[in-house]
Amino acid sequence: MLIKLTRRSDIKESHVTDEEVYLQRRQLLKQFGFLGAGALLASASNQSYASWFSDEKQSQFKTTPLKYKADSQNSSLILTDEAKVISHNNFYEFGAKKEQPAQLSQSFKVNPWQLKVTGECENPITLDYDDLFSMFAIEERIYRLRCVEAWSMVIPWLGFPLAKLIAKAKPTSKAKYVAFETLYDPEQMPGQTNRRLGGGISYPYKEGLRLDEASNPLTLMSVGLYGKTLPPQNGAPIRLVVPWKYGFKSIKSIVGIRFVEHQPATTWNDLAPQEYGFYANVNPNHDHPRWSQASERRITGAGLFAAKRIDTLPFNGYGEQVADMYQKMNLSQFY
Ligand SMILES: Nc1nc2c(c(=O)[nH]1)N[C@H]1C(S)=C(S)[C@@H](COP(=O)(O)O)O[C@H]1N2
Ligand SMILES: [Mo]
Repeated sequence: MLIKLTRRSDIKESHVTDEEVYLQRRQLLKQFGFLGAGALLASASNQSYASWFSDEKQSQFKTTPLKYKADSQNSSLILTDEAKVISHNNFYEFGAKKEQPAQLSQSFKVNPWQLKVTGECENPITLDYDDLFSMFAIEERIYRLRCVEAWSMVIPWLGFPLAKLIAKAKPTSKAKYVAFETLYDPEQMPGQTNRRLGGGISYPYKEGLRLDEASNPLTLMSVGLYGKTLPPQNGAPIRLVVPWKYGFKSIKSIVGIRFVEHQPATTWNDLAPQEYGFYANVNPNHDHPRWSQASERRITGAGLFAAKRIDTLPFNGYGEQVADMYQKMNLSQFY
């Protein structure tokens, strides 16, 4: 239902503002309350997200620390507070409001898990839960995540390049695209059958990349953030991260990766092709039909100013690494 979409996005953008106001209020309370300056600084990053929930009956999902090689190249980027990264989410399977995924996903079962790599390849692979963390070396990648709704975060992901999994699967010459699919399990993911909760989109959530995009060194299969395994609201146990594309391409809780000959159907593009392209490369010169993409609200979550407006960069600032892949395309295909 396209009519729902208009409201959906309007609500989302205003919701970001609401949360900022909320966060600033909290910080003010602390500052004028009983906490010293040191405690104020510490509170922003060390606070458990359990305290963000209104429903205390929710059992909290357990994350575990991971061993990884640190990202030394991007260590100077100012990170978004962990508390913000795990409480302000888009994961419509658990609700279309920003705070719902964290609230409604805490009993999500991630182990056992199976990720099947199939289709046009010589070497189909099934990864079980433990394989997700042991098949390849885990690296930290500090990336900017730019949502199509014009907000962004800086997140220290952990994971491995999708290129390594592709090399292992050995795609045939017929493979031109890679199709991804999220788990379909309405008993655990209430938004998949409750249309009001799930934003009226059809599930399972699907995404896709061209094979060269999927093989780009920046394209990450993420199994963690901030030094630990992913919480459910961020796509546990494994999700995609494609930093030069709008956030909706970075599909969560993946159970299927398939090599295919033709461009696969993808969730948001199916729903509203004039608003959400298949390529969806971040592009400040191509506005969304209902809002500008020239700038973005960078959410840091720290201090009195929880966010600031900054210019949006072509390819989200990753042009040097990715622009070559699009030389032959015209501008209209960039959205
Ligand atoms: N399965 C699934 N994957 C998804 C989404 C979703 O609703 N369902 N939302 C996308 C959108 S719009 C964004 S911006 C990112 C948000 O990732 P984060 O919550 O970890 O920041 O996840 C993407 N992956
Ligand atoms: Mo998004």
